[in-house]
Amino acid sequence: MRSELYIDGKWRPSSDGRTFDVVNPATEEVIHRIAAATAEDVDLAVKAARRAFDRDGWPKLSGAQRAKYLRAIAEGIRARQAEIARLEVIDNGKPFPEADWDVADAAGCFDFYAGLAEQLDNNPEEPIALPDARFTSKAVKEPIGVVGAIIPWNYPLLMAAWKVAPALAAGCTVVLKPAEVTSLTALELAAIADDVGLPAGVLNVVTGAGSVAGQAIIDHRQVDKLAFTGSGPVGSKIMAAAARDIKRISLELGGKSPFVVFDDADIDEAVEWIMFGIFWNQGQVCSATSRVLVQEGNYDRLLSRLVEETKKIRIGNGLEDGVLLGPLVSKRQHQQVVAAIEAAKAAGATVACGGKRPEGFETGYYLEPTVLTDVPLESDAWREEIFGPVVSIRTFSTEEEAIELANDSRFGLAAAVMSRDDRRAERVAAAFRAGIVWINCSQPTFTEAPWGGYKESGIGRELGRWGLDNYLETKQITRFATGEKWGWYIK
Ligand code: TAP
Repeated sequence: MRSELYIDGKWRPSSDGRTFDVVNPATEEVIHRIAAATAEDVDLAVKAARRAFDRDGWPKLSGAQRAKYLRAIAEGIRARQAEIARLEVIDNGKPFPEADWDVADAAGCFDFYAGLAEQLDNNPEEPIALPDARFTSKAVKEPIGVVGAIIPWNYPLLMAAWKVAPALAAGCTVVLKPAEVTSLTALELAAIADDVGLPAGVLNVVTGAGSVAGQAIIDHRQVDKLAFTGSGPVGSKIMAAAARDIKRISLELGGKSPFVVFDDADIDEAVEWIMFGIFWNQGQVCSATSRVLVQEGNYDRLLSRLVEETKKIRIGNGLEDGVLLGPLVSKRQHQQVVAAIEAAKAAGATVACGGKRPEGFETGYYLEPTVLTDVPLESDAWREEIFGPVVSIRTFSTEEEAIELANDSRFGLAAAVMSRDDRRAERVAAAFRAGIVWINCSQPTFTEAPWGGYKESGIGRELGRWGLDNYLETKQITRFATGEKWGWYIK
């Protein structure tokens, strides 16, 4: 396990020597200590990224040359997949098969953006038709510059990959700050980048508190773009900080995503996807479908099957075989989710199952998967992101009512619909005010497809070619033909 900052191709302690504890959420033990970056460390990292961008030529490499580094990083991740997945489990708490999936996905993300980096070489200039034959014009894409990437704790390595891979592919350089509670695998990513010979300063990793290291990144004048995934309040702070010097931003924030199940849906399939939509990663997923709307005719049978299956979920340490629900990421997150359940009960909700620490788990941030019914429409449980394994379920009668209830939220990240009637499913999908819509499933995510939200769920899109565009500026180059005269002042 690494414990130092990675700045300008070198490992170093923080400038004031301070560290923070790494706690295993399954055991509550302190398993490691990591350097806590200061504003001074962040300044060094930004300056290193600046040099790598302005002077040392990372953006001047061809896309194919940059792609070689990205593919090597992908290979480096795969070569150590099981070991890195294990680190993710002891840091974040998620079950090993989920961590293993994430690590493979992160490697795939580097490969995908290697492919797009190569395509930048093939299609660099877009000719533009103009109404005046004396002019020719073209649009070219260029990297934005130095990126400050700030990521959350729910998918530590994968969120790093979603930002670092497209940024490097585009020709940007990066200062990455992982969440303090899950910093181990971002440091491994730096180690892999170092092993494959990524030039110094192209990727820098500064671990430490958001209020110190994160704030120093967003305040830094020499950062050109901020790429953030996390909570709405910090997203607002980032937008405000970016406003001062017109930094580019992309924000992927929270959600309270609906899952609409019609009467014609198969009950078991619906239950499977409802569970996947809210219990995967302990429900700590921005796109979790945490509001389930079930058409009246299916409701009673569906609820009883959902409760029956939810009670069977095996809870435990993510390193044990067969575990499907690990602990929440931290004591703070556990306290917040328990408080949200208590507030829901106080507001009139009924706990159909779960809602408390499971028996036999006195240590670790464990919580039973929870199904809430009778949740008032105006309560926080229905409206606010809980970010834990807690689903609220209620009925609707008509398609119109389902759409109205689904869209009645300040968020618009994701939404799901389940029906055997394809036309109805397409109609509802079109009516959802959300950036990600699933039909007959919930959560499957592909590197190739755009990811991001409407409304307060964010700005910009990650993944796919949209993810690369996040890190590119568009420049027009317009030429006046040699030998022609303009003739405005000088006839
Ligand atoms: P945030 O506070 O938003 O943390 C996300 C990242 O921002 C972390 O790296 C954090 O650093 C950093 N950060 C915090 N304050 C900052 C600042 N002033 N300037 C720059 N960076 C800053 O989220 P959280 O506290 O971990 O979780 C709170 C809630 O946010 C959750 O309960 C959940 O509702 C939501 N959340 C959403 C997502 C997604 S994917 N949309 C992911 C995680 C959490 P440190 O954590 O190291 O301080």
